[in-house]
Order: sequence, then C-alpha cells, then structure tokens
Amino acid sequence: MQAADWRGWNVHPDGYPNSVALQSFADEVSEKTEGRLNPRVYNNAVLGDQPDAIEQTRSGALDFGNFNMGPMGPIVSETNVLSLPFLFNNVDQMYQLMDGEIGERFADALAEKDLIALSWFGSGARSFYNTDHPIETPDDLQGLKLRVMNNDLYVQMVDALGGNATPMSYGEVFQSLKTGVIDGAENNYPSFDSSNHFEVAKYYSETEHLIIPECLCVAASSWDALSDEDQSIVREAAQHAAEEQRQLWAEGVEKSREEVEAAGVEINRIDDKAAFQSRMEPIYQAFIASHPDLESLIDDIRQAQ
Ligand code: BDP
Repeated sequence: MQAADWRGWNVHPDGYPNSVALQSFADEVSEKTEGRLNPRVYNNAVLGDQPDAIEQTRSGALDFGNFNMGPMGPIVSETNVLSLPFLFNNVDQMYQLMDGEIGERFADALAEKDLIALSWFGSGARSFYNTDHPIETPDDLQGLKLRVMNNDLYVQMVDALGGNATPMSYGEVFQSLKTGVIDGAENNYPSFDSSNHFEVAKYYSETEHLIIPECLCVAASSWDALSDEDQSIVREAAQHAAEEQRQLWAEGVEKSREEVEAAGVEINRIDDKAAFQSRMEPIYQAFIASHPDLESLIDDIRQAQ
C-alpha cells in the first residue's frame, strides 16, 4: 500500500487537552504503521467550522476529526439524544455509558452516516456565562441574547429559559461578545478560558445543563482503505488518545476555573438545579413525540444512572 497522509480537523488551539491528545494519536499512528499512514492535525478550525468539517469528513474530503455531538445532531439524528439538557447526571456516568453498549448504539448511527467513531472524548459540563449578571434562577436568563452551537435543541433550551438563542460558529463568539451582538454563551471551563470569552463575559454560572461527549471520528472511506492491521493500530491509538484526553481534561477544568477566577470572573454555583431542569420537560416531550423510536434509548440512559 502507498503511504497516506491524513488530514484531521480540530477546533481547539495548541495546548488544549483535545489538541494534545489528537497529536498523540497522530504520532502513535505514524510510528506504529512505520509511516504507512501519517495523520496531521489542523488546529483552530482552520479547515472550516464544525458543521462543515463534519460534512467534509463524511464525504472523505477530510480523513478524521474530533467532533462534538451537539453540531452532529442535525446530521445524525440519534445523536440529538446527547443534546437533551440534564441527560447525564455527571461526567463519569457519561464516560461509563459511552464506553459500553449505549456508546455502540451511537457509533452504529454515526457509521450509517459514514463516520467511524473510534473513541469518545469528554467535554465536561457546559454552563452559561454573560456580560451582565450572575444567573441564579431561570428568570435571570430573561431577555439575554445567548450564543448556542448549531442545533435546534439548544434554541429550544434557551427559549424555555426565557433567553434569546443565536446559533453561531465558535470562532465568531469572541467578537460578538465584544461588540455586544450577544450578551453571553455557554461552554465548559477549558473552552471559556482558551477562547478568551472570559475577558469579556465576567459572570459564569454553573448551570451544568449539558454534558456532551465528543468522538474521534474517521471518514468511512479513509477507514475502508486501511488494511486490517492498520485499522487495529488506528483504533488502539484513538483509544489511547481518549484516555489521555480524559486525564488532561480533568486537570484542565480545575486549572481553567482557577485562571478565569483570577482574571476577575465571578463564578456562582447553583446547588439546586431543579428549577432549570423542570423547564426542560416540554423539550423532552416534544423530542419524544417527533422521534418515538428514540424514547427507549433515552430511557435506557436514564435507567442506567
Ligand atoms: C467546545 C467543544 C467544541 C465546540 C465548542 C462550541 O469542544 O467542539 O465547537 O465548544 O461551543 O466545548 O462551539
């Protein structure tokens, strides 16, 4: 077989847990295939925004990427389940379920859309932040213009909380916060930190409304072109990368939290999230009404916790 150069998409900057793990993946694959396969990771979304990169990977124009299951929803409908707010109780339970039979069901759905999910990364819990005031109860979201990732479920989520949702690509958020086009957004600590959103949005409120897994996904056409031996090397390297990412993630969350706090961000914990959770009930009901086939998957996830 001829040597292949693989191009991989990554939204994050150098040094971010995912970027470090993706580089380890690339290095391990080059080394163990003795150069038959040379993956190269392109950071900072230089190859396009996430919805675009997912499509490019499906078509084989890109060979791999680290994708969040949020923007995956419009393309692989089953993965919308993972964007239902407050689905997982915590990050550890998400890992445990995604590493088992539940994760295989999502991987099967992705494979039907030409994406081979080789391992699952974490992205912690997402919370709201804004330029104006702390969010303590859902009423505090009233009237705030908030950026969300590209998925209609997040528009419904913010609507249900009384805010105004604006889907927008990640790269545009900083400028939009600065110019007042939006009042806030939602993300985990490492992204809030590395994107510099914390320089503008000084209130971070721990709603922890979304715990969304991410995949290390390979284009089906790139995958099919590999020998059995190289497929096992790539799969194993992806699993090692996920282990490393999760480890770096756990350390990174604390570090970023401390950094943004030191930079003057006011953080508030929300011990009782029930008021936020109960506003999500209509979203679950509408989702199940329009995707009756996915109800059992939601039940299985809830029962397993
Ligand atoms: C980060 C995810 C990344 C998303 C970004 C966003 O890791 O995949 O693109 O959030 O909010 O946490 O768009």
